[in-house]
Amino acid sequence: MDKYYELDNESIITYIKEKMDFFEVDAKLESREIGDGNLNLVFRVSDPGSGKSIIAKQALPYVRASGGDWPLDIGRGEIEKRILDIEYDLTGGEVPKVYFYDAVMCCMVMEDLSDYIIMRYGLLKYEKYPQFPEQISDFIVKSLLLTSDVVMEHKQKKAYVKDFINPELCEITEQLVYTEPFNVGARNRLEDAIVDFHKENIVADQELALEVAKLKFDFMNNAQALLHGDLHTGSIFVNKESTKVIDPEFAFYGPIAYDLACVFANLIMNYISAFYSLSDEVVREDYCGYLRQTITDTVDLTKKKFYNQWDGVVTDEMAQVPGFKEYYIEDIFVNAAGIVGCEMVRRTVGFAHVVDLDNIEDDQKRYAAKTNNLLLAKEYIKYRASIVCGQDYIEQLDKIIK
Ligand code: SR1
Ligand code: MG
Repeated sequence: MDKYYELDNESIITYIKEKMDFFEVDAKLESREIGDGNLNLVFRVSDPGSGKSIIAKQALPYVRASGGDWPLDIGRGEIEKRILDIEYDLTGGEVPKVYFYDAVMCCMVMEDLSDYIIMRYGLLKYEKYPQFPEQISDFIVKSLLLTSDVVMEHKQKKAYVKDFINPELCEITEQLVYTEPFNVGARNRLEDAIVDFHKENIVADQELALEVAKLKFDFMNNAQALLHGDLHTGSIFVNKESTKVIDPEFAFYGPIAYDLACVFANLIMNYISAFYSLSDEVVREDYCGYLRQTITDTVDLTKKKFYNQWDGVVTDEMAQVPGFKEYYIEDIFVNAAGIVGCEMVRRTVGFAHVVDLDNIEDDQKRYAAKTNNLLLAKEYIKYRASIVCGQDYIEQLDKIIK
């Protein structure tokens, strides 16, 4: 078959048998479509006899979450395959191993991480992941610092910039993160109760709009490193021992701060979710305490590793001038706080929400969680120059979430 068609639970089995010899020829394969993201089909194909399984991910020519009327370039699968290979090598396997990519079917077949859980869902079950800050900071610093101009040979880096031009997916972020949530209408999705609050506190705030505009144009113009581009807790698989990053289809050369911010913001929104959802005070104290420590450690370990690894890997002569390291790294953290705020706003009023907030059952508590999430986000955006370590995030959090 040399023409693209949409796979389903039946055709994926024939497809996998044709394309790879991972399973025994007579294996009775089973498939389950497990994709819960906004864009793609994801199948888990398994052989109950041998216990072996793989994941197949097919890019759809439209945004799945839109029901089909929002067309999207299926070439993004190729970008995702390439960056997964690069990240696998740079991080020593902190992403799944890709077995093959089929450019006609835009289908990637990779290692099944069946003993892991999507972090967002693990956190919503109030699970704890003690290795996460150490491991995600490792992924962030290796995948970003090592693909930046301070380390890479500059012509090679520019070739990467060209290869990873990803205009349609970048446009989604430019619109859904940096534009629409700060305005009325477009593809925003707001529950009725917060429509006025959004208008009064977000849309009407022109100082806020100016800061978001600065961050937006930094996103579009600062080709600093090869980003994952969508590093929220739904793009991270975890268990108690290990962390694996998935889904880098939004990859492109952009500001390092963007990847950090997606991680930080989604941990913060999970904190807000736990704070308003857990009614038993002892349980709430315990779990929110764990999340506070996780947020602090993730921010601080990431910064520490940027500093610690810099001298050993930097190659550019001028990047070694005393003071440049501090200038470069501190700037990343200032911008990260601003983007944290943008991510928090867009996950509350934009097209793509997080279940962490949407699933708070009690109406009053959900309203408090969402409106306070918006107020906290504003602080992170406006006062980002002074939010540069873990404790700074927590201090802002404690002023509003109480
Ligand atoms: C139309 S895509 C909406 C969102 O889903 C992805 O996971 C990205 O976060 C994107 O912004
Ligand atoms: Mg995704």
